[in-house]
Amino acid sequence: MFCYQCQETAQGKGCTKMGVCGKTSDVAHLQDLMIYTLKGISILGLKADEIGLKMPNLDRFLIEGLFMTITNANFDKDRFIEKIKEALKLREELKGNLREKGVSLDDLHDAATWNINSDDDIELKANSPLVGVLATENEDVRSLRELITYGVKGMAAYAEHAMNLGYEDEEISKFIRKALAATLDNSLTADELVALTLETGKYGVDTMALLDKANTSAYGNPEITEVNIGVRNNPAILISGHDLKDLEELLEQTKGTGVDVYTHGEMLPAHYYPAFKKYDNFVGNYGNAWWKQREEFEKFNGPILFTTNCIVPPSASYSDRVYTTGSSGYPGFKHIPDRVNGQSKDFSQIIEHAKKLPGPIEIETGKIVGGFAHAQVFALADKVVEAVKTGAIKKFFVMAGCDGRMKSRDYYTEFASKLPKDTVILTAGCAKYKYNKLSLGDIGGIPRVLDAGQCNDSYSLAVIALKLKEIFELNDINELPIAYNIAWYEQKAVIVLLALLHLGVKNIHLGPTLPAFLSPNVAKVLVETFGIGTISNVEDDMKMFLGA
Ligand code: SF4
Ligand code: SF3
Repeated sequence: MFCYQCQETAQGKGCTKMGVCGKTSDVAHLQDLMIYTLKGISILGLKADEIGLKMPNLDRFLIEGLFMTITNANFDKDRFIEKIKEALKLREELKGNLREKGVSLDDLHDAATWNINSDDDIELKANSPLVGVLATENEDVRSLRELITYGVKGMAAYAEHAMNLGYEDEEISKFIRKALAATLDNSLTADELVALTLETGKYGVDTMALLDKANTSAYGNPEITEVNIGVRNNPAILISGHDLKDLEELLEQTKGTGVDVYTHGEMLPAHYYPAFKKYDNFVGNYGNAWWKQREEFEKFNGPILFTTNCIVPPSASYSDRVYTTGSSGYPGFKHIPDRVNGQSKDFSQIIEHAKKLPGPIEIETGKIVGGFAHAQVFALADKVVEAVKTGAIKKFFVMAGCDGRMKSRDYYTEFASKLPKDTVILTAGCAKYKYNKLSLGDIGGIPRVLDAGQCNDSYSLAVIALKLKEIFELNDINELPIAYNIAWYEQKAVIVLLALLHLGVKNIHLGPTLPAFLSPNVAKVLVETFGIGTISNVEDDMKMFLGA
C-alpha cells in the first residue's frame, strides 16, 4: 500500500504497511481501486456531459464513493468490494447508454475498461501497480494529481451533506467528473494541473456555499449558544460526524423515548442551529475531538453513531455499541442503511440498544459557547467594527481546521493561550478542541474564541472576512488584520485550503506539518504564489504574525 493523504502519514512520507489511522493494506488497495474506477467512470461521464446525457444516480454514486475513501471514514473491506462491483455495473450501463447515442468508446483508459470474472479479480486488480498513487511516476505530476483528488474528496463530502438535504448543483458534479478524469490524462502539463488545482478551490467555495444554504435553510442560522458539556442520568446515544440530516432524524425518533442524545467531535456545532433546540433530549456535547474517542466512548456507556469520519479503530470494550451510517463503516460495527424513497433512516435498533445501557459517566462539567457563523457575526458587526476601530481588537486569527493525535499539535493550545488579549480567534472544524475550553475571556462582550461551526463552516469565516473588507472599504482581503494559522488533518481541510486560496487569501500558515503529498516543486509554487508557510514554535510564530 501507499497512502499519504493525511497529515499523520507515517514518518511524514507515506504509510506503506498499515495506516497510522488503522487502515489495513487490503483496504488501502481497495480504496485506491475505488478511486481509480470512479476516475474511469468520470471519463465516460464527461462524454455523457458533452451530449447532455443524464444518468440518474451517477452524481450520488461518485460523491459517495469519494467520501468513503476520506481518512477515517470507512475501514470496511466488504463494503468497498460491494461498492466497486456496483461501480463496474454502473459504468457498463453508462457505456451502453453512450453507445446507443452513437458515442465512440475506442481507446478508453484502463480505468474505464478493466473488469472482473469473479470477486477475487477485484483484489488482484487492487494490487496492480497501475492502480494507486505511485502509478504516476513523475513526483510533481503525482503531487498535483493527488492534491486535486484530495480536494475533490473533501468537496464530495460536503456535497453529500447538501444532497441529503435536497441541495444539488450539477455544475459541482460536472466539475468533479472533469477533475477526476483529468488526473488520468497524460497530455496535461504541470501548468494545466496547477490551473485545475485552483479551479478545484473555486468549486470548493461553491460546494461549501451550497451546504451552508442547505443547512441554514433546513435548520436556521446558527446563533450564539451555550452548550452543556456535563451529563444527565438517562440512557443516551452519542452522535458523531458531520451529517445534520442524520441528527435530525435521530432526534425525531428519540423524542419521548427517555433516551438522550449528545454530540461528539464535529457534531458539536449542531447545537448552534435553532431547529435542534426544540428537542429536550438533545442534552449537550460529550468529550472532545475525534482522536480522543477511545477513552471517551468507553466512558459514555451508551451506543455511538458515526455519520461520517473520523473513526478510530475501537477497543473491544465498546465496539459492540458502535453504529455507522452513510459513507462511514467499520468491520463489525452495525450499519444503519440509507434512506429509501425519501423515507427517514430507521434508528430504532440503536435507540432500543441505548435503553438497555446505563447513562454516561460525567467527564467534565460546564458550558462552551459557539454559534458565530456569518449571520450571527453580521448581527454583531457594529460591535466588532467598533472594537477594531478603537483598537480594542488588534487582530483576528483564523485557527480553523482539524485536530489530531500528534503531540506537536499542543502548539495550538499554547498559541491560543499566549495570544495577546486584544486578539480574537475565528475557528471552525475540530481544531477548536485545542483551545475552546480555555478561559480566554472576551473583548467588550465579544468572546475571544468565535466558533463558526464544522470544518465546512470555514466558508462562514471567509464570508465574514469578505464582509469586513467591504465595511472597511479595502481593495484586498489581505489588507484586513486577519492572520491564518490553520491546522489540517484530512482531505476536507484540503478543500478548505484550496477554497481560501481561490478567494485570494495569502500567507496561510498550515501545520503542524505541510502535506507529504506536496512535492518540493509544487510546494514552491504554493509558497511563491500564495505565501503558504508552515509553523515553527509559538514564540517565533507569534512575533512573525504580530509583526513584532
Ligand atoms: Fe496513512 Fe493517513 Fe493514509 Fe491513514 S489516511 S493510511 S494515516 S496517510
Ligand atoms: Fe475533524 Fe475528522 Fe478534520 Fe471536519 S472530524 S475537521 S479531522
